[in-house]
Amino acid sequence: MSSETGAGWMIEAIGVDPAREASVEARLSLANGFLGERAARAASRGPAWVSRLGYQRWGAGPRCLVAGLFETPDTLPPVPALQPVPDWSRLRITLDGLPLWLAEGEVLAHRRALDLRRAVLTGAWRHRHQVGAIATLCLTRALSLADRAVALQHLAFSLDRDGIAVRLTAPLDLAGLDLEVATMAAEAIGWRTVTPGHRGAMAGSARLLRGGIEVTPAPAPPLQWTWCWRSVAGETVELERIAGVARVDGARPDPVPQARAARDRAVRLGWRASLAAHEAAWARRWRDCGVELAGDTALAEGLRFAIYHLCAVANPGDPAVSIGARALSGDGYLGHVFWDTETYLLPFYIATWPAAASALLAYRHRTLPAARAKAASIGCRGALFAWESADTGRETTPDQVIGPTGAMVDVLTGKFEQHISADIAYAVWMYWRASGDSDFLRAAGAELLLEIARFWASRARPEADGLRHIRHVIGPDEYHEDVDDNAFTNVMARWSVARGLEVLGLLRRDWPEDAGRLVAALGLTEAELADWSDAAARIATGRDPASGLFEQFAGFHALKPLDLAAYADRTVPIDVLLGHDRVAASQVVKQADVVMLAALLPEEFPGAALARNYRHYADRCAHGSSLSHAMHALVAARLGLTDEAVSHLRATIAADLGPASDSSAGIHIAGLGGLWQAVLLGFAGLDMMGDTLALDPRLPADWGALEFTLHWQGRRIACRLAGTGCDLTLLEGAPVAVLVSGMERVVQC
Ligand code: IFM
Repeated sequence: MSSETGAGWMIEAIGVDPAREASVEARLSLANGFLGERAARAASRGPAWVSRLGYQRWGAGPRCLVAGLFETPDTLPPVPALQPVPDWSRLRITLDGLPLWLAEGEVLAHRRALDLRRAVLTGAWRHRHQVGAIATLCLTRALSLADRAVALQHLAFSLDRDGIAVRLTAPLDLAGLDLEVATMAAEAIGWRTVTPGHRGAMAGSARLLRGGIEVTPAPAPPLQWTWCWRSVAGETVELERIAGVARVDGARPDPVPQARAARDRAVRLGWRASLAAHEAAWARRWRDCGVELAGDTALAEGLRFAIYHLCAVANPGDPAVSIGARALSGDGYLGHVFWDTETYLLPFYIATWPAAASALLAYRHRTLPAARAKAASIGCRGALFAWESADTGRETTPDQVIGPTGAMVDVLTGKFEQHISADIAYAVWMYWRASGDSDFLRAAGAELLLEIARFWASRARPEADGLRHIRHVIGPDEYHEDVDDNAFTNVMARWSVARGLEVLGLLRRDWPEDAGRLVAALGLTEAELADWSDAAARIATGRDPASGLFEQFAGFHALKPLDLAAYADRTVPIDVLLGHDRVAASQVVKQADVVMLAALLPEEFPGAALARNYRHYADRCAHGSSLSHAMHALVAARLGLTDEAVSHLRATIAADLGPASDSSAGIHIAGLGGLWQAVLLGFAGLDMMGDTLALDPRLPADWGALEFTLHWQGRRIACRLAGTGCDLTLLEGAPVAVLVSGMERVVQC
């Protein structure tokens, strides 16, 4: 029997259910932006079977991952994937020579709990072993937020019998990893990826304490710490374990000394002080990023779960990495980075943790050479970013995968889903607006905006009808491939070109030297800029001027209507049920597309157009992606469709916490970012795109209060919304004007 409940700050898994185990591992996963670890049971017979790159359909999938550590295995086609690293927290225990594991004996109690506040995973397991003794294990694990290279584990172990021969082994477990080992010492290992040139290292240390006295380990092979003793009934034996991890890219020095240095720092500090530093770092995160929602416990807990995972996966100190579609909690999408980061996650970081936002955008800046090459490969200029990106920014979307029938099917998103370039411009602009970080704008942001504007101007070709068209794309609605003039793509492209022109004007006005440098480096001419102005004015949008209704792409309205209500009881996605071709020929939308556009650029939907477009497309949406519900929630909240918005919020949470959820390949981090956005940008009416920070609250009547903190242009502002009231307190920085429901007020201490 297994049950999983979340109460307050704890997400629990009671018992072990093979059918749910892989999802539990992801849901309760730990991460610190550098390391990620699924909440696999630490103590097992071992070696734990770790399938390389296999999506788990049942059973467990222990994983330790390092952000940015991509390897390209010899799969067909070869696609870079995050490489699992040694399982530093595995434990093997035998009693009188027989393994302590779930499959034999009797499980008396088994509970894992993720404390969201402290980012600490605890486990409590009582087991009647084959020898008759009852073993009690209390486990604690954390990936330090105070020192991201450090992992911490603690075990308190006791037996209810005297004289049992106990053997405890704590390995840095390599089983099933296929690592190309470069160095191996007694307590450290270094390895290298075959391509494209990363190295990793892990160094361990472990102490066993009986009655507070350290016990000398038995001789053991490299990377293992083993102790043997005779049990004393009721005695608690403690294991303290620390691992240091390093990743180096390219030709930088051997990572083993770096991993050892991380381990040694934590050893010097001591296990408990290291844990305390980690907890203090998380307290600071919650202070800045937390949202308190009174009046709806399930939503409040879902929001906490979301904020935990969002905070866990970012790293302001590493501009070489971004966040994959399943964060650091599983193999899903092989760790690849999609538009999810810019459109679903960045608003959270921009509003709460600007340093993390800046690092994520710096990652895109580092991938500019690959984006330029991709644009050139299709005869365009500027930067076309990879639809799926790994470490270098080269396109990593597989061209083909094995489909449900066993035949190879083409994957067209890498070729056609190009709106990613506009999505990145959007995030850059929002970051610039909200942070006022001119260093970033001058060093990276402006170049990104200019190269993206250049791409779209070259991509949108003038045609005989006097408009510029963007043909052969896939919009967010991936059910319709190779379409022309997808409204989302085109309007976002047009907006991006306008921002390119705007940023150049801004640089010329405020930082002329930077403007000159960039114009020279990029070879921008007045003729090209005139062409951008033309593109900004003439890119087709598919908007009907009379009704304000966008046509999702050219020809969408002519497709066959589909009565989605007739399939309301489906248990599989609509494309699986009806088949690819039928769905492609129908007016059915996979995920928010025009609705996504409304979420991002509400000014494109004046007056009644917002409601008109929302209703039209919400009724045609099959929500075939975990990204979909949150954006519907956001727009519905802005429209005052409170019940509808809340039900989309609940559906978003259910993707990871619902009884039928499948998080086996990792949590749905984009949906979780979308959840935060729906609450803040939807119900609270937060707008960070203007000159002035704005709030326009429309809270559901049963929400008592909504409290959060915002970062805005060097300030920190505490916000408390309740009923129609809005209290704002300046926590840091100079007084600033804020628009509340359209009325300006000055916020001061
Ligand atoms: O980026 C998304 C896409 O929009 C829908 N399919 C899953 C991708 C990764 O989350």
